[in-house]
Amino acid sequence: MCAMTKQSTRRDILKGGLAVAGLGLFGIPEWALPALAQGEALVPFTDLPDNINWVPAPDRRLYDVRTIDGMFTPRDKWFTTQHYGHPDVDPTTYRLKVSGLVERPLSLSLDELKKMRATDLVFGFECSGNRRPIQGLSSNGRWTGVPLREVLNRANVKDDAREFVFFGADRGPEEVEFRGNTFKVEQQFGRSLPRDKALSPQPILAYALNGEPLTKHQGFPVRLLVPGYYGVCNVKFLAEIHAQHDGYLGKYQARWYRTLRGEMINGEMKWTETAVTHMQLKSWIARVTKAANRHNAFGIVLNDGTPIRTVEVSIDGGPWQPATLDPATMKEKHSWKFFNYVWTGATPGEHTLVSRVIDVNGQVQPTAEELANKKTFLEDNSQHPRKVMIS
Ligand SMILES: Nc1nc2c(c(=O)[nH]1)N[C@H]1C(S)=C(S)[C@@H](COP(=O)(O)O)O[C@H]1N2
Ligand SMILES: [Mo]
Repeated sequence: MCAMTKQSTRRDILKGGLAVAGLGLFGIPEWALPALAQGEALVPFTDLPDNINWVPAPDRRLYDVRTIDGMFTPRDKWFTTQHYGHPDVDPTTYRLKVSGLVERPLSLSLDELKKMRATDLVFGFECSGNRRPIQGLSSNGRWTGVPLREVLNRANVKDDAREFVFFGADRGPEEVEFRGNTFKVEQQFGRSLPRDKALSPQPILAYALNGEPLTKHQGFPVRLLVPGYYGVCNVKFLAEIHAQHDGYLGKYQARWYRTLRGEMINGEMKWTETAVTHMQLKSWIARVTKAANRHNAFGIVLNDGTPIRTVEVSIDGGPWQPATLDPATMKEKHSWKFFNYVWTGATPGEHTLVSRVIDVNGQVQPTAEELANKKTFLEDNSQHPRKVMIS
């Protein structure tokens, strides 16, 4: 009874379009929201637009990270996006094909896949386009599936197979440019992995999220997951794996998802273009709350799985202060990690809070200024200063 009262107090506080279903006393990490039971209020970000459309299209959904109430994102809240909408896949006739440079081409039904050795993977990722001010294109889940290499070993890949292309069942019209000519063609969504990565123990072919079958949003019936990699690498509605000798040059591999960066080397600017693959070291403050006379800044860390040394928070340009990392999320290499910073003595008025993460190799999350020579908006892992109004 008492818990119910507190829960509705919270519900009243977290109004204004926030989805609060599921918020309660249970499942909320103690360390993150220590004063929840005493009535905790969300402190509004003044840098966040108040007219955000969280579901901008039937097949697109942003995750309001201010509402996080546990380590795993419920599957009906998982962020989602893709390029060609949702293909219709009939699970009874579904086949995953393995073709190309293999001794034994395969055509596996969903049942056959599920009969293979299953493995669990805790993996959170963001879309490489996730960025300020919303940061709504990331989520975290417990996935179940088959190790990719066990499927590839069944097909017995040939020695000259150097590249593995993962095709979704989705397709759409694309313009392919060549020396001033533009050709309109229909293309299938595809991403590739080099041989070493495809045959490594990490990638899985997942058919369940948080213990339930994938929804069409997350790639029903089967998707590739490459732990530590950006969203685009995790091919949904997986239809075919094609082993080949040549590099794959499809649009979403070789052209659209790439980053152009300038770097000064010996006083000379060197420009490099790289494909979007492993996640860059990143943190951001997801919400600020007030409980009694102190404030809490709660946030998220994502990277490629390199262990994290520390997360620090700076207020109004002051010294970096260590935040606390949530042990449950720290235990899982490819989970997103939670941090919390207790801010005492906040004065009325507007304040700027920013976090930065440092990994065990001493790599520090860059500032926006340090990324000034990154010319595409993808892979924006810059520190995100957030403004709050304290009343
Ligand atoms: N088949 C297919 N898989 C795809 C895409 C796509 O367009 N088609 N989009 C990718 C991109 S850009 C992202 S960010 C993730 C999003 O995964 P989610 O919807 O499960 O969050 O799916 C990836 N996998
Ligand atoms: Mo993406």
